[in-house]
Amino acid sequence: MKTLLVTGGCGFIGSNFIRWQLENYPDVEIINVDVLTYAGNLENLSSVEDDPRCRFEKGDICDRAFIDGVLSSTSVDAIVNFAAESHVDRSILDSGPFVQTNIVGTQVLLDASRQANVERYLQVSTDEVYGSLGSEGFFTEETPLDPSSPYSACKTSADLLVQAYCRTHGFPGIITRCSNNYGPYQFPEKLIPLFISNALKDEALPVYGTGENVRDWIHVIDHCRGIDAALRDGKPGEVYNFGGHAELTNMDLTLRLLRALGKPETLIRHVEDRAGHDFRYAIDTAKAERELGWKPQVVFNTGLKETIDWYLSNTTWVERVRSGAYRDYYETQYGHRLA
Ligand code: NAD
Ligand code: TDX
Repeated sequence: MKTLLVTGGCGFIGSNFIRWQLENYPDVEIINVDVLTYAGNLENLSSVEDDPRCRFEKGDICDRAFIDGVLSSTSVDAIVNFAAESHVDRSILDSGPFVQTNIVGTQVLLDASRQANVERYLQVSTDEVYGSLGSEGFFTEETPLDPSSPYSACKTSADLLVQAYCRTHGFPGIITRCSNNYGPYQFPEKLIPLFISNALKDEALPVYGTGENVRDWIHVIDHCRGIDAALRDGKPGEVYNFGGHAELTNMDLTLRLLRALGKPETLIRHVEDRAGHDFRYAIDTAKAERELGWKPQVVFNTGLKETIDWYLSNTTWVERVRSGAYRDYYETQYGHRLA
């Protein structure tokens, strides 16, 4: 598994994955394909920009001629597809780009991979395809697919395409489904970096509804390790779930963030709930532990502290990302402009 085509490598998880690969595999070669949407940022890879093992190709995964061109220029051992529209709230405002990138883009990659005889294809998916849990139980790989948001419906559709290609064409596809990631370089539309960056500016923290919704938080590097394990040791046609065993209500998490930053609870604003808001996600990771020898290693309190420290030390990155079109999105989503 020497040459990897990574899509969406300028986003949050993709950039962490590329750095981790370069740190852990001296012989790896990576082609990073990214169209640089609002969420894609070359700065996320500035620490490895001079590394000759990694090459960037700007382009769209929906563009078959472009993907064919990349695959014919280099012999690729595996494709890891991170590229996606990834934010639930944006999918509620406009599902068009989600259908395009998350579904059509996946179909293009599958067809191009078949034509180029790529030996492994890994689809980076999400626990949101399983819908919502009540206060008990866990998602396993056998849990029926039951997506709630346009984002998760599109991710589910992509998973079903991968599954269909495996069954119909004997395609060497593997699907991984992970819970909520946190860590450095996450775009500040997602809960943790949004609340850290708002709190640092004494801006309100908009908690949807009561804040009793539960998420299972996993450090992005644990997710990257899981993807790597599935890529190397997973079985084609199989699904592997990853989670962090760190379930928290949104209110609990918000209070921890405020305490860690030394900011007052008066910054919390309960705002209108997200439409179709899944109540709880929690993952049974037994299959990945048993078959891949993987388990999450980062202790949540340690990972959260390191993440907060990263945002405190990278205020220029945050400021740049929170400028321009981000401010328009913020106003549409939250009903007021950032100060
Ligand atoms: P992100 O939004 O930070 O990054 C997405 C990247 O994909 C960006 O660099 C963007 O420019 C690129 N991209 C978007 N459309 C593209 C296109 N048409 N062609 C080429 N590149 C395109 O997302 P993320 O949080 O890093 O998530 C990465 C993947 O992991 C997604 O598939 C997401 O569904 C999945 N996932 C995310 C989480 C999470 O907690 N963030 C959890 C489970 C699974
Ligand atoms: O302003 C907010 N207020 C709030 O209360 C935002 C942005 C979120 N929330 C809540 C909604 C969720 O219950 O916080 C929780 C986490 O929200 P997000 O960070 O938007 O993540 P989520 O919707 O759970 O989805 C994430 O995990 C699964 C990623 O964005 C997906 O890409 C991934 O598939």
